[in-house]
Order: sequence, then C-alpha cells, then structure tokens
Amino acid sequence: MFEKVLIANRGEIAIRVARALREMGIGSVAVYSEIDRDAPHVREADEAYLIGPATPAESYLDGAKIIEAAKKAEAEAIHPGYGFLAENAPFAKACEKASITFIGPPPKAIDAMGSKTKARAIMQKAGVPIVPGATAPVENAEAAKKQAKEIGYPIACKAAGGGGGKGFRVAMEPGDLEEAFEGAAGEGERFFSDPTVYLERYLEDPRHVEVQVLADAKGNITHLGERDCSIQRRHQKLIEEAPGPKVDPEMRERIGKIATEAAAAVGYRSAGTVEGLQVGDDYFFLEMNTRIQVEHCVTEMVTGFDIVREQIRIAAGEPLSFTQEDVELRGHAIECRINAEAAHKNFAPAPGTITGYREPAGPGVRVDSGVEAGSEVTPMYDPMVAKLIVWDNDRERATARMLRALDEYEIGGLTTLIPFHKAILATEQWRDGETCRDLTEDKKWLKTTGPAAGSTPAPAEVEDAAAEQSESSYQVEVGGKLFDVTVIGDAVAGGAAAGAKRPPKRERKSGGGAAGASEDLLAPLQGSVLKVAVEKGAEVAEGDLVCVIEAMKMENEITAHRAGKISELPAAEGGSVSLGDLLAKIE
Ligand code: MV4
Repeated sequence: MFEKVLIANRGEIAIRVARALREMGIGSVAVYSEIDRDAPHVREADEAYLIGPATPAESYLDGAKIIEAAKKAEAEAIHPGYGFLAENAPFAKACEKASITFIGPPPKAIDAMGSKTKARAIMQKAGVPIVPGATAPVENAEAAKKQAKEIGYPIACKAAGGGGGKGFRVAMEPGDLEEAFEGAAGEGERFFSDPTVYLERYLEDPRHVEVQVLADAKGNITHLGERDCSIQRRHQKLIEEAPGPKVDPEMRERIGKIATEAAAAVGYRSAGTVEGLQVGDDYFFLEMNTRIQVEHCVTEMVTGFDIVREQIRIAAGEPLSFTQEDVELRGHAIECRINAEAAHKNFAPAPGTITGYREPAGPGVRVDSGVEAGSEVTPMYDPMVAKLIVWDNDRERATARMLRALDEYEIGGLTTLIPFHKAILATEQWRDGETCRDLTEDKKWLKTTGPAAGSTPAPAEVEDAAAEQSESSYQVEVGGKLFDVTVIGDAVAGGAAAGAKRPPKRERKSGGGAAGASEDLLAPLQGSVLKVAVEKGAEVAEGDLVCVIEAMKMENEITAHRAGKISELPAAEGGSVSLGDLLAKIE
C-alpha cells in the first residue's frame, strides 16, 4: 500500500479523500492556491504545498506544478478527485512517466470515453444498448438533416467532446435542426475546442440513472447498484438518490450487467460510473464518467462500501475487498447539493463570505463539506460548498430526515440552495418520484424558493440602497416562554435578549445580484459574455434574460433585477467582465 498520497483538488472532495487516507494509515498531501491558504482542506492533510495563484489554469489545473509538488513531498500516488485534472488523459500519462500512480483509470479508458461517438461505437459493438442514433459525427447541417430523417424526430444534437449536457441542443422538427446543429457545434468549440457533433433520438422526460462500477487490476468488475440523478437544472445535478425510485430488482440486475459489460469493453480499472437514460423499462447507455463522482456518497450509504477506499486499494494493485454477491442495497439515501446559488433568481451564482456556520447532525446524517465560518466562496471555483446526505429505511423517511437536516443547517451570510431543496422535497412530484422538470424549469415556482423571511438575508438584500440597515433574528423570553423575533433595522442598544446571536455587518460589495432599488445590473461573477439577449432601449420585465456569462465552463443566465427600460448596455457579446462590472442600466 502507498505511504503517502497527494490530493490534487480542493473543497469537500479533497477532505473526503484525506479522510479515506487517514483511515487507511496513509499520509496525505494537500495542494492549494493562493486564495486557499486558510481553506479547511489544507488543514485536513498532513502536509501542504502552494501551487500558484487562484486562477485554476495556474494552480489546480497545472499538471506540471502538481507533479512537482508530489515529487517534493515524495508522494507515490495522486488522487485527482473530480473536475480539474480528473479526466485528463495527458495528465494521467504524465503521472505514469514521473513514476507516480494516478488514482484513476488507465489513460486509454479515459480517452475512449472522452469522445462520445467513440464511446457509443465501442458500446454498440459490445452489445450495450445505446440511445438510438449515430455512432459517428455528422459533417454539416445539411448532412444532419438527412440523418435526422432516418433517426426520427425529435432529435438531440450533441457535441462529441461534450458530456454532462454541454453542447446539447434539441430539434423538435426539421425546421429547428440547423439552429440546433450550429448551437451544439458552437458550444463544443467553445468548451472543448471541438465542434464535432453527432445525432441521437431525443427522448422525452427520461430519468437519469447511473450505475457505480469498480474494477480492479485482477480482472474483477462489480457494480454497486444505481443512483437516480433526474433532478437537474441546465445539466447540473441538484438532488441524487439511491436506489432509483423507479428501478425494480429485475431492472437493477439488467443495468448492473450493462454497466459491468461497458467497463469491461474499455479495459476499465478503478471507480467509474455508467450513465444512462431510463424510459419506463428501457435503459440506454449515455456516457461513462471515469472519475469518482460528486454523488458517490448515496451509493456508499446504501451499500456500506467506501468507494474512495476501494479506488485507492485498486490503484495500489490490491483486489476489491468484496464480491458482487456481497453487494446488497439497504434503505434509501438522498443527497442535496448545497450550492452558493440563488434558485429564486434563476440559479444566479451567489458568492460571498460565510458569517456563521453550523452543520446538521444526528441519526442518518452525513455532511461532506469544504467550508466553515469565515470561508469565502469565490466565483473562481465550483459553487458547491457542501453535500448533505441522509439515510433512512425507506424513501419517505429519508425525505423527512432530509427536511429535518436542511432545517438544522445554518449558513449565515450566503445565499444557498437550502430553501430550494426544502421546497422541492415538500412537493407531490418529489413524493411520487417524478423528475420534477415542471418545477426546475418553472421561473414562477423558482421565485417562491428564496430565503424565508427572518433567515439570514442574502447580500443582495442587505445592499439595498437605503440599507446599512440589517435584519436580525433574536430570541426573546416573555413570561418564561421563548419567542423568535426578527428585527428589521438597527436593534435598540442593549435591547437584545442575553446570549442572542447577531450576524456581523457585512462589507458592502458589488456583485451577488444587483440591488432592487438601483438601476444597475452588475456582473455577479467574472467571465466572458456569451450572449446578450436584449437591445438598448428595450423594455424588460423582472426576471427576463439580459445576458449569459460563461465562467468555470458554466453558463450563467443573468436576468433583469427589475422591470424597466434598458438605458445603457455595456455588456457586449464576446467581451469579458469582472465581478461587479456594469452589465446594463434598467431605468
Ligand atoms: C438526453 C436527453 C434526451 N434525449 N439525450 C445528457 C446529459 C445529462 N446531464 C442530461 N442529458 C440528457 N440527454 C437524449 N438523446 C435528456 C437529457 C436530460 C435529462 C435526462 C435525465 C434527467 C434530467 C435531464 C435534464 C436535462 C436533459
């Protein structure tokens, strides 16, 4: 077994890996960028190395610097986590060349699954059912029209270098095809420097069901059952659960076999996920993720196996610690992604500083987080700051437990998805195990998922024009009974109940969505302007799309913070903006 492993990541996943290493008696090495000096993941490891400035390209994405740190620390292996370098075949190769073990699959398997057309061709040959459609790219819009006729409408145009829904456009009928084709090609070019597009039949309201596989170097391939990740928005998963609410034992066995066959077809080794679409009793291969995934925890909760530990054992040449017969799914697990985002403002990024922090606990609750009080969530990195995972005997009880845990979770000073999760888990749609697309796409419904009155206000609300005024919650004892009181404006000096907490005043900052009273719509994050959806002089309603800013490979829709007329429009397509830049004035 390894004596020391370097963790090439930050945030919750770096801590998750450090915990596995500690339990295994392996030394851990963290790396960090300049703004992460005080981050929790740095303290969680036995030693830590600075690898560069905050910009990912100059630190967490810089393979050479990470290998250099591993050499300095004399680490024998590197765990990449997810994102950053996790599915970068050249990095995996560079590790090999430096005689460092990459804790992940062979570079060849990463490559094979990196091209979606290649992956589809391999799977078809191996007898794995794929979504109906082509296994080779289509040259241009004209050729696409011909091919689409054969496949049948509706048609999904997908970027071959894509995955996770990037470069994904739908044509409901022939008249939409050219635009969908060009859209997918353009996004492929921007995100993966590859405009190659292929066509699939578009399936209506499928479920996203994926199977966890583990393959060791001795030829053992097992699966740990499925996860359902159907609750997504713009291809970002928001809630995941295991087992799948619409998967029965027969189907579980069938898709488990599909997944292990898919892994065998590419000579897979390590932990991986076979993603597919479930439509009724049908299941189609979509793509394979060659990394540990964010949502691996729900599988750990229902199987009892530690997937990261197995991954490390496999990389060290050891066999899987269990066989397929040992795998049993018990109870039900749900995971909510706690992102610094404003669901009620179209999931706008909501970076900021965490002023107060308390995690839920108690029976069946697991929190994998990477933040604490005082942490700053920057627009530079992933907005996911924590994952809340619960387990209980069945789905209904797990839901009640999740609602309880969400209630306990206190994250001061930051707008998060906590209210969104509470709202969605309380719906009939969730109870019936639906995909909830009617809710996640419904702007009106989303508006109702803002932070509740009396909770810590979001920065945008505090920044309101008049407002050095703050809103604070107190408990007041009257006649031996405690009452919750919300005070708007400055509390009377000395008037608060003894021991009452008061959130500290935050610095005034631009960003985080513009203030309602101001005309200025400011950039809530740094990035490049992909699209400007309005013209100067146009009238907009509150919530209308103004522009799209791309940052961290995410497209962020910036919507009008108020109704009015666009009197100034400095935002320009193709331009770049910094945090707090003026995008538009709405008079
Ligand atoms: C699809 C699809 C319908 N037809 N492909 C791909 C990546 C994943 N993030 C969502 N993807 C989809 N691929 C075809 N041919 C619909 C989706 C999809 C989806 C699937 C399951 C659950 C939620 C979804 C939300 C948006 C898109």
